[in-house]
Amino acid sequence: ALTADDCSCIKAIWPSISGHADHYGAEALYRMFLAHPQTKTYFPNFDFHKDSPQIKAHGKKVVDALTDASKHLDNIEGALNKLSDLHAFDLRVDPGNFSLLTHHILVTIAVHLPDKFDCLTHQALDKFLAAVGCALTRKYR
Ligand code: ZNH
Repeated sequence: ALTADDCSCIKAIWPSISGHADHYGAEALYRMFLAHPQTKTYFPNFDFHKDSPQIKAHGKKVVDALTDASKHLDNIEGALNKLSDLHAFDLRVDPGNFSLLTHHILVTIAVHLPDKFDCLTHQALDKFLAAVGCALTRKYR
């Protein structure tokens, strides 16, 4: 579970991330598509070039959802409840893909905000993103 220290680290860095939602979100998706091309199959109509309009728009949606979750650190599952239904029942994204995307989100943050990405913030973000992944995959059966 997230400790009080984790929560303050996340709250401290998140405004620097949410202000670049489309840019960071698009980069994280682009890194995932490059490193794990099989994830492209979920997006049949996407243009996969860097910063394509679809990648930017989708990247922003993903980061905005994380921003929302960052405001409900005591109830991440509740904050992501509808998205959890969407991924499990509608989109049927293989649960293994969530840790792939969250890894690339973490790398993107580290690359862009090196001064803010100290060890404790790294640990807190890692736990936060894992909790998001858990929340989004808990409806699978
Ligand atoms: Zn997802 C969608 C988030 C992961 C796939 N997503 C989505 C959305 C959001 C999200 C917000 C939108 C919704 C609406 O519109 O309503 N995701 C998210 C997050 C995460 C995710 C936060 C983590 C972190 N996803 C994911 C993965 C995958 C996916 C991993 C695969 C690979 N999604 C998806 C799809 C979709 C989505 C396919 C749909 C898109 C369209 O249609 O456009």
